[in-house]
Amino acid sequence: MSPTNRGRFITFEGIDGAGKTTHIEAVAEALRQRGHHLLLTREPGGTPLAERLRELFLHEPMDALTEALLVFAGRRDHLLTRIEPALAAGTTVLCDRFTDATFAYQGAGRGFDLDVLSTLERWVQQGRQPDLTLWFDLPPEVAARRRAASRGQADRLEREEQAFFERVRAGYAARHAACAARVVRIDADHTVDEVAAQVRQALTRFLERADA
Ligand code: Z5A
Repeated sequence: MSPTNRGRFITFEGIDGAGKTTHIEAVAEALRQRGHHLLLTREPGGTPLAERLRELFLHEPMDALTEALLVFAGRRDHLLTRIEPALAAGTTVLCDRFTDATFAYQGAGRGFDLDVLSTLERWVQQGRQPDLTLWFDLPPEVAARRRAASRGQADRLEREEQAFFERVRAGYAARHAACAARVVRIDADHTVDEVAAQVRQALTRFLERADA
């Protein structure tokens, strides 16, 4: 396959501890080998302003609307100052979480109004959507065991009970069902190598279509 100069927008999603961060660097290396210039970034965060909002978001008590407004405020800054300029310059953007997380965590997890989230999504993103989303799907009890083995101090969301993460997982499943062409499910309940093989396959299929 020939290298491409056209920037793609690829996002990584899943409940906490599902393994997305583990696989981002391998995706980045595969894309570099195909000639892509890359921006690796994350949400909440990705700009100085959005990183400050992230700290508030992760550590201050707040209701679901405030959570949604903070993540979309950070997303607006992130899109305007980093993601859109990068894509316009032909850079491929790899983003650890994006708006699917808002629908899963604030929408399904907190039970917040999905219509309001859709309105915010339209206002903030002006039609911009990822070209590909890799959704690392993992039962919450397995994710909790992985987190327990690897973590120090848990943040505000990581301290939620398992039922919350079940709802978040269902929220991701709903996004997958609604946007099947964009959101690819990765069965993350396997070894790192087995998950990596699924990721490679999904990426190859995407690039074959995108570069055709
Ligand atoms: N949030 C939100 O509510 N609304 C929004 O709109 C957005 C976000 C954008 C911060 O996210 C929080 O923000 C997040 C959702 C909320 N909160 N929660 N809960 P974050 O992305 O910064 O943080 P994170 O979700 O906690 O990501 P993470 O810690 O990087 O987890 P991960 O990327 O999914 O997992 P990992 O770090 O790659 O793997 C976890 C551990 O498992 C690690 O030790 C690995 O070595 C291990 N691992 C990975 N794969 C395997 C396999 N296959 N087998 C065994 N062990 C494995």
